[in-house]
Amino acid sequence: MTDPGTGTRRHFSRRAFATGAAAAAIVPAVLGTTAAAAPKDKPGEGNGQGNNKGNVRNLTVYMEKLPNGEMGYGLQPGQATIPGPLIELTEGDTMHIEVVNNLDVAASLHVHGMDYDIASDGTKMNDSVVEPGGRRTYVWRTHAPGPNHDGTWEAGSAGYWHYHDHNVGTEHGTGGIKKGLYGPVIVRRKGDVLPDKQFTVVFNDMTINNKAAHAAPTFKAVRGERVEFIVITHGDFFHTFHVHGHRWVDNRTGILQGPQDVSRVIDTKTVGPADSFGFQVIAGDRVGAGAWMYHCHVQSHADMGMAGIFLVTEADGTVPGGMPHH
Ligand SMILES: [Cu+2]
Repeated sequence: MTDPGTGTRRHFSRRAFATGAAAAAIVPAVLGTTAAAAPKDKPGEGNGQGNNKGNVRNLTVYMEKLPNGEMGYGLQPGQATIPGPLIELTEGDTMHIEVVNNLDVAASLHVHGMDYDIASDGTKMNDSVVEPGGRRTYVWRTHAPGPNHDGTWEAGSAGYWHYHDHNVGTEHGTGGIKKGLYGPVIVRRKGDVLPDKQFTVVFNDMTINNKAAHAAPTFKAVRGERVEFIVITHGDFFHTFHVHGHRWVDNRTGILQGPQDVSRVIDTKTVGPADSFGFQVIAGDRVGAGAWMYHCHVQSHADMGMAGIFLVTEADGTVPGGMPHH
């Protein structure tokens, strides 16, 4: 789970590669803050193609009201956060998610990018929401890329995705999303580079992670760490994500696949409701430590407070020019 304040979710380096069984050990499906959050893996039933059978994982997620009246998903009762916990899978994995509704309204878990049966749609229309006090298991499946029977190539599930409520307020979950019922999902491909730290940025209407204007989270990293940003948009507006001093590649991972990869290098990306993307950068690479701003680059949105700081420190914790003031 990402601590919205620090983004730090682990105390060991994940600079490694996702390689099948090894990845399952290195990268828990959900990187929780407690051991109890780590789901039990068992091999087998995944629908991965070729030799990628994946793992079947079980997870329990709680939907709860926060002290300030907002709503969130959490891995333990009383632990709901906005955004909700980061859920990670590797192509071929299947995730059984039992959702416990501790809210006083019916709510659901609807996901983007996964393979799921209509019973896991998480909509009122398909009778797949969870009543107050109830629980329901949603099943997400993923697959590796491979040939279709007609000779075309089928894309794999790998990507930066997200989940959200689809029932509170309206049958589209407009009220639930507004109050914070959303979170990130990453599906890795075997061999993907893994980051040291992960930060989730959700443009939700005019907030970042539902934080009030000028109260966006500060994300901290040490120069040289491999940092992964997951960017999601919700609400009624289009935004342009920008981070100072860093750039990435506009492909699935944000990393060039090799000298032949002609993907465009960018440092802004315009996004609309329910868009999601992600990328990795080396913190401070070629630019050094510093209080690097990240913000929506729609000028009026930035001026209204859609801006935060990517704080890259030296190994000793210092920042050139001192700590930021804003
Ligand atoms: Cu904006």
